[in-house]
Amino acid sequence: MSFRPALRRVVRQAPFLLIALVLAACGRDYPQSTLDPHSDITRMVDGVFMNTVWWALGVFILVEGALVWAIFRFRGKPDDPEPRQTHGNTTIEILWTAIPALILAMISVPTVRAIFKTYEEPSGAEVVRVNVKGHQWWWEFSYPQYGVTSANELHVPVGKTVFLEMDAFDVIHSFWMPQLGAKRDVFPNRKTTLWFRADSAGFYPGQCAEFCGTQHGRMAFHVAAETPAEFDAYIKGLQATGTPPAPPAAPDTAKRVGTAGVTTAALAAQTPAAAPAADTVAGSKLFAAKGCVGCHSLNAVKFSKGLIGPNLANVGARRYIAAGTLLNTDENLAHWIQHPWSVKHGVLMPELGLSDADARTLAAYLRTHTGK
Ligand code: HEC
Ligand SMILES: [Cu+2]
Repeated sequence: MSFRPALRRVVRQAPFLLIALVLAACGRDYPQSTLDPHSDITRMVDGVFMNTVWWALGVFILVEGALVWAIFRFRGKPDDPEPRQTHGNTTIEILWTAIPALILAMISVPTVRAIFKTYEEPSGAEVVRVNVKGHQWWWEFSYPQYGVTSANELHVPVGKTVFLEMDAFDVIHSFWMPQLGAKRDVFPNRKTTLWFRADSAGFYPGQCAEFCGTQHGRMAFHVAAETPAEFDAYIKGLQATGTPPAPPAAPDTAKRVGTAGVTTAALAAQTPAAAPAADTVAGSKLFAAKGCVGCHSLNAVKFSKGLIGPNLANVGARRYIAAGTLLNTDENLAHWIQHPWSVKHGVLMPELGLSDADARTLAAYLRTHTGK
């Protein structure tokens, strides 16, 4: 094939390629987009962005229009005489200084106002407070009002203002939820804040936006915005992980009590507690024996502040593990427990040399920890 027909073919197909490209931009599946706001704060930021876009569009049309007009209006021919020469024009110079200054004011005033608004501290009994802590390479979320903690999945009630007080455990990270909140750096030993009010339920992605080490790219999280009832149930479930399971109800002993002179208390003492399933016992033993317990807590209430790893009290119910890296399937959970470095090289969870069977037992054990 010679060059020319090939070129002609490309030129003929170009419009279709262009249309395909433009249509691809219309897809709705871009969850990390700031252009798809779902909270009051992101709508405000979106407003600032659109304000800038409209002013810029106006400038573009006027400037390019004047340019095109001038090109045609003052088009010259080779034998034209030299055009009239001018030097300076005070009116025009004042105009082209004043108009851009005015446009900049129209852009900067709303922008600065929005920036200050993101730093406000919301008040009121309705405000849900969350302490966010960035760790290499996962996120810790605790609720000081409810005394519970969790990791990598931030649950919030729709329609209520959430106030985040944030810092970092080790190095600088940046907390970014494109659809729900602005982006804010988090530092060790320094508090930064952010607030937002989700206006629609959903499961929104977020991620660390400040390079913080080799696995920075796998330091994601999700925000589950849910109804206030669902949120209450979530908190109650986490709180319940601090209470040991209730003993089984005592059988109806009324008939026997008295006739044989046996007290209710004595009978209750004889009633065997429901035996936990064998693999749960094996899982709990492994969790202690393999040292998991040194870095992870299974209790969302009495969590120790110094722990290295995420709280696992409701890990069985999380949609993702390893900070948004793996879908929380049984297979992935067992794989992570056995070979965390094959998923996130250099991760601060050690390869403990577990057998396949031990990894599966531990995964099954953790699956029962749902915080429900
Ligand atoms: C030296 C501390 C340490 C030990 C020991 C440890 N882990 Fe971890 N674990 C971590 C860290 C740190 C993370 C977070 C890794 C990341 O996502 O970057 C983690 C993450 C996890 C996660 C994912 C949690 C989530 O929601 O993302 C699970 C599950 C887990 N560990 C289970 C275990 C089990 C089971 C054991 C014992 C066999 C164990 N870990 C031993 C430190 C440890
Ligand atoms: Cu980070």
